[in-house]
Amino acid sequence: MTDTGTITSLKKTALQLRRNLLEMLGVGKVGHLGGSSSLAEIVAALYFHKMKVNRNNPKDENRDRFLLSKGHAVLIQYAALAELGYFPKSEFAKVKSLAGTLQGHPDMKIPGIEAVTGSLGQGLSIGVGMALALRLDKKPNRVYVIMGDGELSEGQLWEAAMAAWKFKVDNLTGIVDCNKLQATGPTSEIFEIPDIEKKWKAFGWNVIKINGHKMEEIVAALDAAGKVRGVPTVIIANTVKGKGFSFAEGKAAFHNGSLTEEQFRQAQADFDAAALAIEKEAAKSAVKKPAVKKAAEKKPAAKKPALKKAAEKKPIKKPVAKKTAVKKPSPKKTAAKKRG
Ligand SMILES: Cc1ncc(C[n+]2csc(CCOP(=O)(O)OP(=O)(O)O)c2C)c(N)n1
Repeated sequence: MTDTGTITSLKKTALQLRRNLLEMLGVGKVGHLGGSSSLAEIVAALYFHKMKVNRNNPKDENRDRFLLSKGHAVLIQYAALAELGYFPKSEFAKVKSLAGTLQGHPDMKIPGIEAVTGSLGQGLSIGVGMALALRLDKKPNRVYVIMGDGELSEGQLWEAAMAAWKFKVDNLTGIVDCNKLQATGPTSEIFEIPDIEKKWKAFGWNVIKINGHKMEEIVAALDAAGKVRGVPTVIIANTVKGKGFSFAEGKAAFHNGSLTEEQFRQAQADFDAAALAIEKEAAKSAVKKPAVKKAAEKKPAAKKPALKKAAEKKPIKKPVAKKTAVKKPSPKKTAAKKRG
């Protein structure tokens, strides 16, 4: 189980990603706020905990692959990549303009972006190909593909799902951002897909259902997915579109919307309140912990001296060996040593 310190830190990172999102959008700029903010916790867990990435060498051959099949939500990926230092945050001001590099959908010219996506339904096919290539190259790395629940109506995606099962692609984790809204309204009205879980299971996938805003559940699901052999795993994450922006939560209008000055300030206040809540929760679990902490403290305390002794024994042996060597020279030196 991941320790509470790591979980708290990841929660703070998710909040920072939402702050970055707000910085990118500012006042009056149209952008995909809803489907980006629903992914903040998942993206934080992937980039800042689970995935092996290298900001100094974005194409490092030993990296894990992140594919945002619902490419319109790329702002949340930019938020993470900038936070990791793939490019400076000064790029935020130029997002979605030809003066900058950060376009409205993923573009491979941007450091950290693996594929051009956004035409919905294609990311899983790309991911299956990448996962098979990694297997051929005998690389231990994983591929993560994030899809939207609205996106699940795309036929190509289910061809990829069948191929992933057929070829036993177990080095791929699919994640469905199940926020129940599409661009213009509820997924259930536009193209209802009942029993999403059963459908993935019918396609042979291992399915894990979680609350996509609970960091503990996200991290545990990602860990569990990594241990499954022989079949691909999909995490169905129950989320809220617009999560964290109080005025946008559950509202399709913010799928691709802009903020008024008042909403901008409201979002800042929302985030300050969320930061306080994270601190309070962390303090609470720290107060609850003492019994566990004591037990945890006892173990290493009991073990360490034994280990230390063993470690201390080794270097002691060396001087013994030296002594034998020292014995050879004149008895004068030995006498001098005794005196000293
Ligand atoms: C092939 C294709 N058809 C239509 C669109 C237009 N489009 C962009 S976003 C979107 C809704 C996607 O809904 P969902 O996958 O649930 O994303 P989320 O709500 O999480 O943002 C649509 C239909 C597209 N990008 N690609």
